[in-house]
Amino acid sequence: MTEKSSNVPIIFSAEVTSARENGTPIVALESTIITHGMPYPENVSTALEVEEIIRAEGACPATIAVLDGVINVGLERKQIEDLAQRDDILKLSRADLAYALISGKSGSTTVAATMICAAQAGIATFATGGIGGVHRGAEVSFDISADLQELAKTPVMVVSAGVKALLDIPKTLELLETLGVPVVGFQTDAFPAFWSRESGEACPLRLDQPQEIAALYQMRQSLGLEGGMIIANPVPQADEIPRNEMETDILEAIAEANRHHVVGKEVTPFVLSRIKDLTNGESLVTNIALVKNNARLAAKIAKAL
Ligand code: PSU
Ligand code: MN
Repeated sequence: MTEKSSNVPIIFSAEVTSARENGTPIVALESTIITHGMPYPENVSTALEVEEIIRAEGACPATIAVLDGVINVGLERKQIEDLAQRDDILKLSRADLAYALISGKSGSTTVAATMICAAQAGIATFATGGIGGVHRGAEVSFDISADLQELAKTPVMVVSAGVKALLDIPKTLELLETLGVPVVGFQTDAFPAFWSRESGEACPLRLDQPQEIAALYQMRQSLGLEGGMIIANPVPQADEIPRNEMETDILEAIAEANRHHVVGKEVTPFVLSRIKDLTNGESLVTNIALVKNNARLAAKIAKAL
């Protein structure tokens, strides 16, 4: 993928700079999962362990965030620790990324904003936990994550454990189809539901090898098709929480969000945090396991590209 030249304030860590010079494959990582997705200190340990997994596969991790108005591609350990403990960090998506840059603010990047920054840096592979999607009740609330539109526009592959089961998964898949986003199950026919290996929905496409995923990405580029892809990678069996076990806690967490009139960007962090408490921390353990599993696959895809 070619890099965009522009007046964008963007800097690369020493590790990412040398990977770019040496042609080492790079995997982008988001930072909203650190600031808004997981509590301290698990957010720090997970972020650092995920980076180590990518290095062990022979690729270079690039955790992305906006620090004082500058896009940072690759963070130092101290920067991750600082982000993870501050409570004044904006959650940035397509709508407000540029705002943070012109006003010198700091923000973590969601899947959508991380894709934009990765494309700026010429990085085609990105690992996260789960992308945003169509929320349950979206027919009333209109709450649909900007991640979906971004996948239709920006040529970055996102490795995700399906979408979070707190969302409306059938509607999310319908919208992705409309937007022309390939949804590829990795070694599975079932579309995963984040904490669970199955959602009850089928995966529209299936590939079993990282090389095939790289080939699909390149064929879409050859066809001139804009946009990215979702690689749906189910959480390992040993770490999964079955769907029926999760559902009661999900319904309770969503009901609490509605009772407290939680709206907009706050919805996903609020519901994730309540689900963690309602499952006595079990959902967090699974969340950490699936992010690591996605990082491992993303590194393999980046190498195959
Ligand atoms: N995956 C996780 N935890 C998270 C997120 C993803 O395991 O916290 C974040 C991602 O940054 C994603 C965002 O882009 O949640 C979606 O937020 P929203 O629903 O507000 O678009
Ligand atoms: Mn939303």
